[in-house]
Amino acid sequence: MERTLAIIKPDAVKKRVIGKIIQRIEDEGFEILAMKMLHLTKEEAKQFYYVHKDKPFYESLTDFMSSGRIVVLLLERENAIKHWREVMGATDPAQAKPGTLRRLYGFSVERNAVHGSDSPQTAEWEIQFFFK
Ligand code: DAT
Ligand code: MG
Repeated sequence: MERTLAIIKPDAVKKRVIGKIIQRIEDEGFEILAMKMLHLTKEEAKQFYYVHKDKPFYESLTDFMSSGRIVVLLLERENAIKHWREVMGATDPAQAKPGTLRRLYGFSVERNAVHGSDSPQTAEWEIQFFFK
C-alpha cells in the first residue's frame, strides 16, 4: 500500500465537480484516509509550490492556488502515486488522454483541476504539509 496527496484545485471547486472527482477517486479503488477543505493564503501556496520558485509561472500559479477554496485528500491504494497521476492525466488538459480528470475538468495548463504528488519523497512532504 502507498499513500499520495491529491488536491481538488480552485477551478474545479468553482465548477462544482468536487463530487464527481471524489466519486472517481473511490471508483479507482483509493481509500480516502483524510480530507479537508481550505483556502490557502498566497504565502502557503508559495511554500507548497516552492520547488517551482524559479519557474516563470510561479507567481501566477500561486495566485491561482490561493484564489479560492481547495479540497485536500490523503489517498491510499496499491501504487497510489503512479495510479493517481494516470487518473489525473497530463499537466496540460489539451494533452491529457480522454477520460482523465484534467481532460474532463481542466481549463488550461495552469487551471488543471487536480494535483497529485510525483514521487514517494514528494508525497511524504506534501502529506506532512497538510496533515501534520
Ligand atoms: P504536475 O501538476 O502535473 O505535477 P508540475 O509539477 O510540472 O505539473 O507543475 C505544477 C503546476 O504548475 C501544474 O499543475 C500547473 C502549473 N504549471 C506547470 N507548467 C506550467 C506552465 N508551463 N504554465 C503555467 N502553469 C504551469
Ligand atoms: Mg508536480
